[in-house]
Amino acid sequence: MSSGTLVYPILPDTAPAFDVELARKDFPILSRRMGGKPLVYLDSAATAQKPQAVIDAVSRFYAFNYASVHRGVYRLSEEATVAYEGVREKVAGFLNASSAQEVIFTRGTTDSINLVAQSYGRRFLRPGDEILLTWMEHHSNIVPWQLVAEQTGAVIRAVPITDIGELDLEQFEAMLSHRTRLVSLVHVSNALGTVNPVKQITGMAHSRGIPVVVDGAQSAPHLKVDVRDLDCDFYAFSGHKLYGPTGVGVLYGRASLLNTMPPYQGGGGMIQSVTFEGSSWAPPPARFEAGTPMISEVIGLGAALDYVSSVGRSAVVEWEHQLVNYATETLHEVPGLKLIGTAKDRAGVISFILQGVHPHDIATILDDEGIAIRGGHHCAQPIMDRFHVPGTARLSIALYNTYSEIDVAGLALHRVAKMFG
Ligand code: C6P
Repeated sequence: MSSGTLVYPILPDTAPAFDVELARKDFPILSRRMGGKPLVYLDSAATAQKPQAVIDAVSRFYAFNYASVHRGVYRLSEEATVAYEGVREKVAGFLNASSAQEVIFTRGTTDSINLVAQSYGRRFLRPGDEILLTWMEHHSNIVPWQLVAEQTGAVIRAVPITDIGELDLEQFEAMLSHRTRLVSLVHVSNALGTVNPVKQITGMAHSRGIPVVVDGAQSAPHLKVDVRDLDCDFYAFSGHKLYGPTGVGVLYGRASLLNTMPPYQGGGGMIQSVTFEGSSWAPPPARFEAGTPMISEVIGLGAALDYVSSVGRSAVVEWEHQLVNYATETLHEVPGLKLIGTAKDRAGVISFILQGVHPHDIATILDDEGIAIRGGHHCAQPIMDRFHVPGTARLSIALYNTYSEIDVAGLALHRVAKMFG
Protein backbone atom coordinates (compact mmCIF):
# COMPACT_ATOMS: atom_id res chain seq x y z
CA MET A 1 0.00 0.00 0.00
CA SER A 2 1.26 3.49 -0.79
CA SER A 3 2.25 5.94 1.91
CA GLY A 4 -0.96 7.83 1.16
CA THR A 5 0.52 10.83 -0.62
CA LEU A 6 -2.04 13.60 -0.93
CA VAL A 7 -2.96 14.09 -4.54
CA TYR A 8 -5.55 16.76 -3.98
CA PRO A 9 -4.84 18.77 -0.82
CA ILE A 10 -7.62 18.98 1.76
CA LEU A 11 -8.78 22.57 1.66
CA PRO A 12 -9.10 24.35 5.00
CA ASP A 13 -12.61 25.16 6.15
CA THR A 14 -12.15 28.91 5.77
CA ALA A 15 -14.49 29.73 2.92
CA PRO A 16 -16.24 33.11 3.18
CA ALA A 17 -19.98 33.45 3.82
CA PHE A 18 -22.01 30.96 1.84
CA ASP A 19 -23.53 32.22 -1.42
CA VAL A 20 -26.24 29.77 -2.45
CA GLU A 21 -26.79 31.31 -5.90
CA LEU A 22 -23.11 30.91 -6.65
CA ALA A 23 -23.15 27.31 -5.36
CA ARG A 24 -26.19 26.46 -7.49
CA LYS A 25 -24.19 27.29 -10.61
CA ASP A 26 -21.90 24.38 -9.70
CA PHE A 27 -24.75 21.87 -10.23
CA PRO A 28 -25.66 21.61 -13.93
CA ILE A 29 -28.83 19.61 -13.28
CA LEU A 30 -30.37 22.50 -11.35
CA SER A 31 -30.84 24.39 -14.61
CA ARG A 32 -33.21 21.68 -15.88
CA ARG A 33 -36.90 22.24 -16.26
CA MET A 34 -39.43 19.50 -15.53
CA GLY A 35 -42.56 19.78 -17.67
CA GLY A 36 -41.78 23.44 -18.26
CA LYS A 37 -41.24 24.25 -14.56
CA PRO A 38 -37.85 24.83 -12.92
CA LEU A 39 -36.65 21.70 -11.15
CA VAL A 40 -37.00 22.03 -7.37
CA TYR A 41 -34.97 19.12 -6.05
CA LEU A 42 -35.95 18.32 -2.47
CA ASP A 43 -34.94 14.66 -2.31
CA SER A 44 -31.27 14.88 -1.36
CA ALA A 45 -31.71 12.45 1.53
CA ALA A 46 -32.27 9.81 -1.15
CA THR A 47 -29.29 11.01 -3.16
CA ALA A 48 -27.63 14.38 -3.68
CA GLN A 49 -27.00 16.03 -7.04
CA LYS A 50 -23.44 16.30 -8.35
CA PRO A 51 -21.35 19.43 -8.83
CA GLN A 52 -19.44 19.86 -12.09
CA ALA A 53 -16.18 19.40 -10.17
CA VAL A 54 -17.14 15.81 -9.32
CA ILE A 55 -18.40 15.05 -12.82
CA ASP A 56 -15.16 16.47 -14.26
CA ALA A 57 -12.91 14.60 -11.82
CA VAL A 58 -14.46 11.25 -12.72
CA SER A 59 -14.43 11.92 -16.43
CA ARG A 60 -10.84 13.30 -16.34
CA PHE A 61 -9.73 10.21 -14.42
CA TYR A 62 -11.29 7.89 -17.00
CA ALA A 63 -9.92 9.96 -19.88
CA PHE A 64 -6.32 10.40 -18.75
CA ASN A 65 -5.45 8.58 -15.51
CA TYR A 66 -7.35 5.32 -15.49
CA ALA A 67 -5.61 2.07 -14.48
CA SER A 68 -6.05 -0.53 -11.76
CA VAL A 69 -4.70 0.18 -8.29
CA HIS A 70 -2.29 -1.81 -6.08
CA ARG A 71 -1.62 -4.21 -8.98
CA GLY A 72 0.64 -2.57 -11.55
CA VAL A 73 4.31 -1.62 -11.53
CA TYR A 74 3.90 0.74 -14.47
CA ARG A 75 3.56 4.47 -13.94
CA LEU A 76 -0.11 4.80 -14.86
CA SER A 77 -1.09 2.23 -12.23
CA GLU A 78 1.19 3.81 -9.66
CA GLU A 79 -0.40 7.20 -10.34
CA ALA A 80 -3.88 5.72 -9.96
CA THR A 81 -2.84 4.04 -6.70
CA VAL A 82 -1.47 7.29 -5.31
CA ALA A 83 -4.69 9.10 -6.26
CA TYR A 84 -6.87 6.34 -4.73
CA GLU A 85 -4.87 6.25 -1.48
CA GLY A 86 -4.86 10.05 -1.45
CA VAL A 87 -8.63 9.95 -1.13
CA ARG A 88 -8.29 7.61 1.84
CA GLU A 89 -6.15 10.30 3.52
CA LYS A 90 -8.73 12.89 2.57
CA VAL A 91 -11.58 10.86 4.12
CA ALA A 92 -9.52 10.42 7.29
CA GLY A 93 -9.17 14.23 7.42
CA PHE A 94 -12.89 14.70 6.73
CA LEU A 95 -13.84 12.42 9.65
CA ASN A 96 -10.88 13.40 11.85
CA ALA A 97 -9.86 9.73 12.07
CA SER A 98 -6.50 9.01 13.70
CA SER A 99 -5.17 7.40 10.55
CA ALA A 100 -6.06 6.58 6.94
CA GLN A 101 -5.68 2.90 7.88
CA GLU A 102 -8.99 3.28 9.73
CA VAL A 103 -10.80 4.13 6.47
CA ILE A 104 -12.25 1.25 4.43
CA PHE A 105 -13.81 1.90 1.05
CA THR A 106 -17.14 0.12 0.59
CA ARG A 107 -20.07 0.42 -1.80
CA GLY A 108 -22.01 2.60 0.64
CA THR A 109 -23.58 2.74 4.09
CA THR A 110 -25.47 -0.52 3.58
CA ASP A 111 -22.30 -2.31 2.57
CA SER A 112 -20.38 -0.79 5.50
CA ILE A 113 -22.90 -1.97 8.10
CA ASN A 114 -23.04 -5.44 6.55
CA LEU A 115 -19.25 -5.53 6.81
CA VAL A 116 -19.34 -4.83 10.55
CA ALA A 117 -22.16 -7.34 11.06
CA GLN A 118 -20.53 -10.13 9.08
CA SER A 119 -16.99 -9.57 10.29
CA TYR A 120 -17.15 -8.18 13.83
CA GLY A 121 -20.60 -9.61 14.59
CA ARG A 122 -19.96 -13.11 13.35
CA ARG A 123 -16.61 -13.28 15.14
CA PHE A 124 -17.71 -11.92 18.52
CA LEU A 125 -21.45 -12.52 19.00
CA ARG A 126 -22.63 -15.58 20.95
CA PRO A 127 -26.11 -17.04 21.62
CA GLY A 128 -28.08 -14.73 23.92
CA ASP A 129 -25.85 -11.69 23.33
CA GLU A 130 -27.80 -8.53 22.68
CA ILE A 131 -27.46 -6.07 19.82
CA LEU A 132 -29.07 -2.77 20.77
CA LEU A 133 -30.69 -0.75 17.97
CA THR A 134 -33.29 2.02 18.06
CA TRP A 135 -36.80 2.36 16.70
CA MET A 136 -35.67 4.99 14.21
CA GLU A 137 -33.25 2.81 12.23
CA HIS A 138 -33.17 2.53 8.46
CA HIS A 139 -33.56 -1.06 7.25
CA SER A 140 -29.82 -0.99 6.47
CA ASN A 141 -29.20 -0.86 10.20
CA ILE A 142 -31.73 -3.57 11.07
CA VAL A 143 -31.59 -6.33 8.48
CA PRO A 144 -27.79 -6.92 8.56
CA TRP A 145 -28.12 -7.45 12.33
CA GLN A 146 -31.05 -9.82 11.86
CA LEU A 147 -28.92 -11.86 9.47
CA VAL A 148 -26.04 -12.07 11.94
CA ALA A 149 -28.43 -12.73 14.82
CA GLU A 150 -29.74 -15.74 12.92
CA GLN A 151 -26.18 -16.93 12.32
CA THR A 152 -24.95 -16.49 15.91
CA GLY A 153 -28.00 -16.81 18.15
CA ALA A 154 -27.70 -13.18 19.24
CA VAL A 155 -30.84 -11.19 20.01
CA ILE A 156 -31.93 -7.77 18.74
CA ARG A 157 -33.47 -5.18 21.04
CA ALA A 158 -34.70 -1.74 20.04
CA VAL A 159 -34.69 1.42 22.16
CA PRO A 160 -38.03 3.27 22.01
CA ILE A 161 -38.40 6.88 20.94
CA THR A 162 -40.61 9.66 22.27
CA ASP A 163 -43.67 11.17 20.60
CA ILE A 164 -41.61 14.01 19.13
CA GLY A 165 -39.13 11.54 17.63
CA GLU A 166 -36.27 11.73 20.09
CA LEU A 167 -34.44 8.72 21.45
CA ASP A 168 -35.55 7.85 24.98
CA LEU A 169 -32.19 8.11 26.68
CA GLU A 170 -33.41 6.79 30.02
CA GLN A 171 -34.70 3.69 28.27
CA PHE A 172 -31.47 3.46 26.34
CA GLU A 173 -29.44 3.38 29.52
CA ALA A 174 -31.86 0.94 31.16
CA MET A 175 -31.61 -1.43 28.18
CA LEU A 176 -27.80 -1.61 28.32
CA SER A 177 -27.31 -4.89 30.14
CA HIS A 178 -24.53 -7.33 30.88
CA ARG A 179 -25.68 -9.14 27.72
CA THR A 180 -25.34 -6.11 25.41
CA ARG A 181 -22.40 -6.66 23.08
CA LEU A 182 -22.99 -3.93 20.51
CA VAL A 183 -24.97 -0.72 20.04
CA SER A 184 -25.76 0.38 16.49
CA LEU A 185 -27.72 3.56 15.83
CA VAL A 186 -28.42 6.22 13.29
CA HIS A 187 -26.80 9.64 13.73
CA VAL A 188 -29.47 11.56 11.78
CA SER A 189 -32.78 9.81 11.05
CA ASN A 190 -33.71 9.80 7.35
CA ALA A 191 -37.39 9.56 8.25
CA LEU A 192 -37.59 12.18 11.04
CA GLY A 193 -34.47 14.33 10.75
CA THR A 194 -33.70 13.73 14.44
CA VAL A 195 -30.04 14.22 15.37
CA ASN A 196 -29.13 11.67 18.01
CA PRO A 197 -26.72 12.61 20.84
CA VAL A 198 -24.09 10.13 19.70
CA LYS A 199 -21.36 11.41 22.01
CA GLN A 200 -23.56 10.92 25.07
CA ILE A 201 -24.51 7.46 23.82
CA THR A 202 -20.94 6.33 23.20
CA GLY A 203 -20.12 7.57 26.72
CA MET A 204 -22.86 5.41 28.25
CA ALA A 205 -21.99 2.36 26.13
CA HIS A 206 -18.25 2.61 26.63
CA SER A 207 -18.59 2.87 30.40
CA ARG A 208 -19.86 -0.72 30.10
CA GLY A 209 -17.26 -1.73 27.50
CA ILE A 210 -19.76 -1.87 24.62
CA PRO A 211 -18.69 -0.72 21.14
CA VAL A 212 -20.92 1.62 19.13
CA VAL A 213 -21.63 1.57 15.38
CA VAL A 214 -22.96 4.82 13.87
CA ASP A 215 -25.02 4.96 10.67
CA GLY A 216 -23.83 8.29 9.29
CA ALA A 217 -25.67 8.15 5.94
CA GLN A 218 -27.59 11.33 6.77
CA SER A 219 -25.08 13.00 9.09
CA ALA A 220 -21.97 13.06 6.90
CA PRO A 221 -23.69 15.39 4.39
CA HIS A 222 -25.26 17.71 6.98
CA LEU A 223 -23.07 17.88 10.10
CA LYS A 224 -19.41 18.36 10.87
CA VAL A 225 -18.50 14.82 11.85
CA ASP A 226 -15.54 14.11 14.09
CA VAL A 227 -15.29 10.40 14.86
CA ARG A 228 -12.74 10.98 17.61
CA ASP A 229 -14.94 13.53 19.33
CA LEU A 230 -18.01 11.30 18.92
CA ASP A 231 -15.80 8.49 20.19
CA CYS A 232 -17.66 5.95 18.04
CA ASP A 233 -16.07 2.64 17.11
CA PHE A 234 -17.49 2.42 13.59
CA TYR A 235 -19.01 5.11 11.37
CA ALA A 236 -20.60 4.41 7.97
CA PHE A 237 -21.54 6.79 5.16
CA SER A 238 -22.39 6.83 1.44
CA GLY A 239 -20.60 8.94 -1.18
CA HIS A 240 -23.72 9.59 -3.26
CA LYS A 241 -25.51 11.47 -0.48
CA LEU A 242 -22.46 13.72 -0.13
CA TYR A 243 -22.35 15.01 -3.74
CA GLY A 244 -20.13 12.09 -4.81
CA PRO A 245 -20.75 9.14 -7.14
CA THR A 246 -22.97 6.15 -6.41
CA GLY A 247 -21.33 2.82 -5.63
CA VAL A 248 -18.83 4.14 -3.11
CA GLY A 249 -18.96 4.66 0.63
CA VAL A 250 -16.85 4.44 3.72
CA LEU A 251 -16.56 2.44 6.88
CA TYR A 252 -14.46 4.12 9.53
CA GLY A 253 -13.34 1.61 12.15
CA ARG A 254 -11.25 2.09 15.28
CA ALA A 255 -7.87 0.50 14.48
CA SER A 256 -7.81 -1.61 17.65
CA LEU A 257 -11.10 -3.26 16.60
CA LEU A 258 -10.36 -3.58 12.87
CA ASN A 259 -7.17 -5.44 13.74
CA THR A 260 -9.19 -8.13 15.56
CA MET A 261 -11.70 -8.63 12.74
CA PRO A 262 -11.57 -11.37 10.11
CA PRO A 263 -12.28 -10.62 6.44
CA TYR A 264 -15.89 -11.12 5.38
CA GLN A 265 -15.17 -11.44 1.68
CA GLY A 266 -12.23 -13.20 0.07
CA GLY A 267 -10.45 -12.38 -3.16
CA GLY A 268 -7.58 -10.46 -4.66
CA GLY A 269 -5.97 -7.60 -2.80
CA MET A 270 -6.93 -8.67 0.75
CA ILE A 271 -4.35 -11.40 1.38
CA GLN A 272 -0.78 -11.70 2.54
CA SER A 273 -0.27 -15.17 1.05
CA VAL A 274 -2.42 -17.92 -0.46
CA THR A 275 -1.82 -21.66 -0.70
CA PHE A 276 -4.32 -24.48 -1.14
CA GLU A 277 -3.79 -25.30 2.54
CA GLY A 278 -4.83 -21.85 3.68
CA SER A 279 -4.38 -18.10 3.36
CA SER A 280 -3.30 -15.23 5.56
CA TRP A 281 -4.75 -11.75 5.53
CA ALA A 282 -3.39 -8.33 4.74
CA PRO A 283 -3.73 -5.80 7.57
CA PRO A 284 -6.72 -3.40 7.51
CA PRO A 285 -7.96 -1.63 5.47
CA ALA A 286 -6.84 -3.90 2.56
CA ARG A 287 -8.18 -6.94 4.50
CA PHE A 288 -11.70 -5.63 3.89
CA GLU A 289 -11.33 -4.53 0.27
CA ALA A 290 -11.38 -7.78 -1.72
CA GLY A 291 -11.30 -7.52 -5.50
CA THR A 292 -10.68 -4.61 -7.84
CA PRO A 293 -12.20 -1.66 -6.00
CA MET A 294 -14.48 1.12 -7.33
CA ILE A 295 -11.50 3.21 -8.39
CA SER A 296 -13.11 6.06 -10.31
CA GLU A 297 -15.91 6.32 -7.73
CA VAL A 298 -13.32 6.77 -4.99
CA ILE A 299 -11.69 9.51 -7.09
CA GLY A 300 -15.12 11.13 -7.44
CA LEU A 301 -15.64 10.91 -3.69
CA GLY A 302 -12.36 12.72 -3.17
CA ALA A 303 -13.51 15.50 -5.50
CA ALA A 304 -16.81 15.71 -3.59
CA LEU A 305 -14.99 16.16 -0.28
CA ASP A 306 -12.85 18.88 -1.87
CA TYR A 307 -15.99 20.53 -3.17
CA VAL A 308 -17.65 20.59 0.26
CA SER A 309 -14.45 21.97 1.82
CA SER A 310 -14.18 24.67 -0.84
CA VAL A 311 -17.75 25.80 -0.17
CA GLY A 312 -17.07 25.66 3.59
CA ARG A 313 -18.43 22.88 5.75
CA SER A 314 -19.45 25.12 8.64
CA ALA A 315 -21.22 27.51 6.28
CA VAL A 316 -23.14 24.61 4.71
CA VAL A 317 -24.20 23.26 8.12
CA GLU A 318 -25.45 26.71 9.13
CA TRP A 319 -27.26 27.33 5.82
CA GLU A 320 -29.03 23.99 5.96
CA HIS A 321 -29.99 24.55 9.59
CA GLN A 322 -31.73 27.79 8.58
CA LEU A 323 -33.47 26.04 5.68
CA VAL A 324 -34.80 23.25 7.90
CA ASN A 325 -36.18 25.81 10.36
CA TYR A 326 -37.73 27.82 7.56
CA ALA A 327 -39.27 24.73 5.95
CA THR A 328 -40.69 23.65 9.30
CA GLU A 329 -42.38 27.04 9.76
CA THR A 330 -43.61 27.08 6.16
CA LEU A 331 -45.13 23.62 6.36
CA HIS A 332 -46.77 24.44 9.70
CA GLU A 333 -49.01 26.87 7.83
CA VAL A 334 -50.47 24.18 5.54
CA PRO A 335 -53.98 23.18 6.71
CA GLY A 336 -54.22 19.53 7.77
CA LEU A 337 -50.46 19.01 7.64
CA LYS A 338 -48.82 17.21 10.54
CA LEU A 339 -45.09 17.03 10.97
CA ILE A 340 -43.76 13.59 11.88
CA GLY A 341 -40.65 14.16 13.97
CA THR A 342 -40.30 17.46 15.77
CA ALA A 343 -37.16 16.76 17.78
CA LYS A 344 -35.29 19.78 19.12
CA ASP A 345 -32.19 18.92 17.14
CA ARG A 346 -32.93 18.09 13.48
CA ALA A 347 -31.04 18.12 10.21
CA GLY A 348 -31.71 17.67 6.52
CA VAL A 349 -35.22 16.25 6.61
CA ILE A 350 -38.82 17.41 7.14
CA SER A 351 -41.32 14.54 7.23
CA PHE A 352 -45.08 15.03 7.24
CA ILE A 353 -48.50 13.67 6.52
CA LEU A 354 -51.43 15.54 5.04
CA GLN A 355 -54.88 14.55 6.24
CA GLY A 356 -56.70 12.40 3.70
CA VAL A 357 -53.88 12.30 1.14
CA HIS A 358 -51.54 9.36 0.58
CA PRO A 359 -47.85 10.39 0.65
CA HIS A 360 -47.37 8.93 -2.84
CA ASP A 361 -50.16 11.18 -4.15
CA ILE A 362 -48.53 14.22 -2.54
CA ALA A 363 -45.22 13.37 -4.24
CA THR A 364 -46.93 12.76 -7.60
CA ILE A 365 -48.89 16.02 -7.51
CA LEU A 366 -45.76 17.98 -6.56
CA ASP A 367 -43.90 16.33 -9.41
CA ASP A 368 -46.37 17.97 -11.81
CA GLU A 369 -44.99 21.27 -10.51
CA GLY A 370 -41.36 20.26 -11.04
CA ILE A 371 -40.86 19.52 -7.33
CA ALA A 372 -39.06 16.27 -6.44
CA ILE A 373 -39.88 14.96 -2.97
CA ARG A 374 -40.14 11.43 -1.63
CA GLY A 375 -43.25 9.71 -0.31
CA GLY A 376 -43.33 6.31 1.37
CA HIS A 377 -41.83 4.49 4.31
CA HIS A 378 -38.27 5.63 3.51
CA CYS A 379 -36.92 2.12 4.23
CA ALA A 380 -37.72 2.73 7.89
CA GLN A 381 -40.90 0.74 8.46
CA PRO A 382 -40.58 0.38 12.25
CA ILE A 383 -40.64 4.15 12.73
CA MET A 384 -43.71 4.38 10.49
CA ASP A 385 -45.37 1.76 12.71
CA ARG A 386 -44.33 3.77 15.77
CA PHE A 387 -46.23 6.79 14.43
CA HIS A 388 -49.11 4.64 13.09
CA VAL A 389 -48.68 5.86 9.52
CA PRO A 390 -48.04 3.79 6.37
CA GLY A 391 -45.59 6.40 5.17
CA THR A 392 -44.83 10.10 5.11
CA ALA A 393 -44.05 12.72 2.52
CA ARG A 394 -40.52 13.96 2.95
CA LEU A 395 -38.81 17.10 1.90
CA SER A 396 -35.05 16.83 2.24
CA ILE A 397 -32.53 19.53 1.60
CA ALA A 398 -28.94 20.05 0.55
CA LEU A 399 -26.60 23.00 0.28
CA TYR A 400 -28.09 24.07 -3.09
CA ASN A 401 -31.65 24.57 -1.85
CA THR A 402 -33.10 28.02 -1.30
CA TYR A 403 -35.80 29.77 0.69
CA SER A 404 -37.75 30.41 -2.50
CA GLU A 405 -37.75 26.67 -3.32
CA ILE A 406 -39.25 26.01 0.10
CA ASP A 407 -41.87 28.67 -0.69
CA VAL A 408 -42.67 26.93 -4.00
CA ALA A 409 -43.09 23.60 -2.19
CA GLY A 410 -45.18 25.28 0.54
CA LEU A 411 -47.55 26.84 -2.02
CA ALA A 412 -47.89 23.51 -3.84
CA LEU A 413 -48.78 21.81 -0.56
CA HIS A 414 -51.40 24.47 0.15
CA ARG A 415 -52.94 23.59 -3.22
CA VAL A 416 -52.86 19.86 -2.41
CA ALA A 417 -54.51 20.53 0.95
CA LYS A 418 -57.24 22.55 -0.79
CA MET A 419 -57.73 19.86 -3.45
CA PHE A 420 -58.37 17.19 -0.83
CA GLY A 421 -59.73 19.41 1.95
N1 C6P B 1 -31.70 6.33 2.72
C1 C6P B 1 -33.50 7.65 1.77
O1 C6P B 1 -34.17 8.09 0.83
P1 C6P B 1 -27.22 3.44 0.96
O2 C6P B 1 -28.44 3.02 0.20
O3 C6P B 1 -26.37 2.26 1.36
O4 C6P B 1 -26.47 4.54 0.31
O5 C6P B 1 -27.78 4.10 2.31
C2 C6P B 1 -28.63 3.38 3.14
C3 C6P B 1 -29.10 4.24 4.27
C4 C6P B 1 -28.69 3.93 5.55
N2 C6P B 1 -29.03 4.70 6.59
C5 C6P B 1 -29.78 5.80 6.45
C6 C6P B 1 -30.10 6.63 7.64
C7 C6P B 1 -30.24 6.16 5.18
O6 C6P B 1 -30.97 7.24 5.04
C8 C6P B 1 -29.91 5.35 4.06
C9 C6P B 1 -30.47 5.64 2.70
C10 C6P B 1 -32.33 6.75 1.47
O7 C6P B 1 -33.73 7.95 2.94
C11 C6P B 1 -32.73 5.59 0.61
S1 C6P B 1 -33.89 4.53 1.40
